[in-house]
Amino acid sequence: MSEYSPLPVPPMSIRFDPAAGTLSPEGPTLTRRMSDLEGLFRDRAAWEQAVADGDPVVYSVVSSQVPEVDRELPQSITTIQPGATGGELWMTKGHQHPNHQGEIYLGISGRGGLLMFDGAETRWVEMTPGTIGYMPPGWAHRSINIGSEPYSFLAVYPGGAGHDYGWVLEHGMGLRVLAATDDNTAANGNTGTDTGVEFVAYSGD
Ligand code: S6P
Ligand code: ZN
Repeated sequence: MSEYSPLPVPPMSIRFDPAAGTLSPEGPTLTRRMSDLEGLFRDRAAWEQAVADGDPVVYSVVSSQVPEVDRELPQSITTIQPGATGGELWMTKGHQHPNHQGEIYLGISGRGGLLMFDGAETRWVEMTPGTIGYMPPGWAHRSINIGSEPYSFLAVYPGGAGHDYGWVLEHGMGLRVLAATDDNTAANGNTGTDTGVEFVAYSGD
């Protein structure tokens, strides 16, 4: 577009390797350890214990070199390790885009879930390799690893959308995602492949 000049980055080719979960050339990488997730798990004592027990890496985010600048279209690959703390499956912090704009995720490997919350309603999209999860403008989003292997997905989002993490701390995500216990699995009548999770309301925390 002629009105958009000069371009912050030139037209480029970005190599996406789904097996390795990499983007090349690579931009910044963000690593989130358990200690970075304060205030997010329902069971604070279990969170503190996990921090004390080695403060494991919960997820990492590898970005391309396209910057988070208005009208650009950055991409990143998030990989969430498998695990649960206080029964709550490992997850991203979750955020709202303050400048409401849509976003897509493409499942690459492992099994995950995309939890969306608009402040009133919650939606859940199960993510497997090849699934595109669409987040409309105004829906906060969090990703959860619901499998036993690392869960990776590609995100493509508007560079000017911004990231508001305080929104999730204030409003929650509507639901929490726990590893299903045998009892709960039986009670829910779940016997298939999507039986690994149990949802509980944020209210009552
Ligand atoms: C960015 C996009 C993802 C997340 C990433 C980590 O808009 O939604 O790249 O940033 O999955 O999640 P979070 O909630 O820690 O930013
Ligand atoms: Zn986002």
